[in-house]
Amino acid sequence: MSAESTPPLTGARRSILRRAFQKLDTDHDGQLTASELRASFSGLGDNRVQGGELTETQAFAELLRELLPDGSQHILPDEWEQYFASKHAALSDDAFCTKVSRMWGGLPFVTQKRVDGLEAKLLDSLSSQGSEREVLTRIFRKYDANEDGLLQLDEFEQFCGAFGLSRAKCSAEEIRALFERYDLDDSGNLAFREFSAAMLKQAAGHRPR
Ligand SMILES: [Ca+2]
Ligand SMILES: [Ca+2]
Repeated sequence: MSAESTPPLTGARRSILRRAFQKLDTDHDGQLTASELRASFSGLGDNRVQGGELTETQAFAELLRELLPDGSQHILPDEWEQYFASKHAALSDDAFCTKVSRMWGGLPFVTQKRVDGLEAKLLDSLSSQGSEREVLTRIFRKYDANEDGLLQLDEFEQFCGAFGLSRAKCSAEEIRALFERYDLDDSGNLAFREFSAAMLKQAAGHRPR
């Protein structure tokens, strides 16, 4: 698995892989050992196990050979993300998250269909303001409460609340999933270019998938 052939991870993929890693890293030393992997591994994510072609033990042994090649004792977060990114690159985000979730004993995630729905609501509500660049600039400044030129998650939540996505209508996890979709550079906050690119989707006439 060379770095060049690894496609970039979407926010949804990154998010579930990080949560899986944290869950599995039971001694919190920032790396996963074979025994930590085995403790949460389930054959539910593998069609061959479900079809009776492989036992769960065989599927785990195969995975271990790929995750810990050449006798290495542990896997680091970057290697973990790269492995799954390239191994399951062909899957849709939802299929990818379903697989990772099942493989590691069940992890909740927000489906892209749900995020699409939230995004549509947000863009509809925003369009009542006109979605020209100047309007977006004004809105961005308004919700950038700490005036660092970026929207942090809590600021983004406030913004969403004002534009159709109040906490009565959606959960914190759902808002976070939307935020992760927009945080393209994985910086943990939204720069104006990320925010405006997302909010101008509707103006450009194309709806999200
Ligand atoms: Ca800010
Ligand atoms: Ca960002």
